[in-house]
Amino acid sequence: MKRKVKIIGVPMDLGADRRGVDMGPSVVRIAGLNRKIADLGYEVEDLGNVRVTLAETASKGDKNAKYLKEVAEANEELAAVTYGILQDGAMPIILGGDHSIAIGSVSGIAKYYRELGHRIGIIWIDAHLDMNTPQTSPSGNIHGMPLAVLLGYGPPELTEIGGFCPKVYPEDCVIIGARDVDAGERELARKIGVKVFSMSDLDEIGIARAVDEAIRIATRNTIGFHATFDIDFVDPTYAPGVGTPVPGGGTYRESHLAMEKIFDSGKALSIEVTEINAVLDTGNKTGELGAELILSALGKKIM
Ligand SMILES: [Mn+2]
Repeated sequence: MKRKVKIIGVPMDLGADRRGVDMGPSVVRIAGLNRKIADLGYEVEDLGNVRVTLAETASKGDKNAKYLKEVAEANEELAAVTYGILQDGAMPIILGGDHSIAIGSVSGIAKYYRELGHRIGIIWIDAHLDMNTPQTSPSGNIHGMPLAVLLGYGPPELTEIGGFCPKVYPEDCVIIGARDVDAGERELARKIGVKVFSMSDLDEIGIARAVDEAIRIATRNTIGFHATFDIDFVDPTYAPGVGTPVPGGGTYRESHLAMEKIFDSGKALSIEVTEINAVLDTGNKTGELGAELILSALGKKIM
């Protein structure tokens, strides 16, 4: 029987408070994602996009958690979609959108496995920790908060999506690639014990060992893990289309090797790529990279 994947796009930019990442799902599709996944031997269904309020028609609300209402609404809907995809026996592929969408993706996935008596882990590949709360965030942008929310820290409108909290436990979550960290989120990560492989760690031990260790941590108590890839992990040289570029990131091959190892683990429950900014991109270089990274996570090999 063919393995099934279902794609859901989330044209969200409210969590970043900057236009451009709302076009992320389109540019990854334009890069030929659906056809290329089918070429790997999967049955592919594209469910289209979750409805997201346009920035121009929304009000920012609380400056410490901008567009909270709209971000919560879209993530409620996304949670129902990822839950439904798993019920249909398919693997969810989620196309961002800013990284606040991980709140909805993971809420639905964690709910599905929780009802079967399982925990899930997360491998969070990112230049940032995304572990701020409205109290610690320098910007008030929710895309800097999703991992904290999933761990149970943040506004109840977000932490309670799906009707339970937390979605994941710190000992099952690993961040890879951090290099731009705010004081408050550093403190939270240390306090609750989320494992972080910073870029310095990657320089020391290499991406291969870091990803192997991340997979071990994210699977030791769980049925498997959600892999979420913020394109800002990649050095801006290879991924210019990113809202928050930070120098000193992963190379093109390091990024692919991470995704190849995630596939080889056989433990990825779902794959997500976020924060591709079409407005800032050069051609569709970053959109194509996003599509290619998903293919590596689904088993595309050089040989
Ligand atoms: Mn992120």
